Amino acid sequence: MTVFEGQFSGASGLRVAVVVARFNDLVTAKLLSGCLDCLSRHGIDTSDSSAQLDVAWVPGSFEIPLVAQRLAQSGRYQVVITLGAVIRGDTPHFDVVVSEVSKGVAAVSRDSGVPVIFGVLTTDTMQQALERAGIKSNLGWSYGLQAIEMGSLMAALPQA
Ligand code: INI
Repeated sequence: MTVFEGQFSGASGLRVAVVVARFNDLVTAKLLSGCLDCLSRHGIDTSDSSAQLDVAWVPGSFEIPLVAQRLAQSGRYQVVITLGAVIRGDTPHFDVVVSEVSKGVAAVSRDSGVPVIFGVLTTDTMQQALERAGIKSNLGWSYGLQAIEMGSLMAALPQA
């Protein structure tokens, strides 16, 4: 029996792309900062001149799947991280955006074979979003960790 597990050490060679939404950037910029802190502390070069990390900004979470797809299909990255914040308003727009981004990210991951981390917060209020983006904890850090785990796990699994 083989047990496959992702490791958190040895991430220094991982090539990572992050897609981050500008909408609610009070929240998403904090998610990005937490995410990059995690990647950096696991040996990934997050400097401006890094050859192993790229960041793509999109207008809103709705646009995340298209850009994640292009990056995943490029063959350049072992893992793609998506970051967004969809906050419920008084209109059904929330449900449309959440539905499209969640289904879209899952489809990109399955279709490309590249793990795409779903780091899109879906909350009722800005307060709830901020609590998850650094006021209490920073889920961006967790998304970074999950990316490292999935990059390592996919490399350990048999080829298709
Ligand atoms: N985009 C978000 O990332 N979060 C939101 O809360 C949000 N709301 O509520 O409208 C949102 N809308 C913009 C959307 O993602 C697209 O950018 C826009 O519709 C253009 O396609």
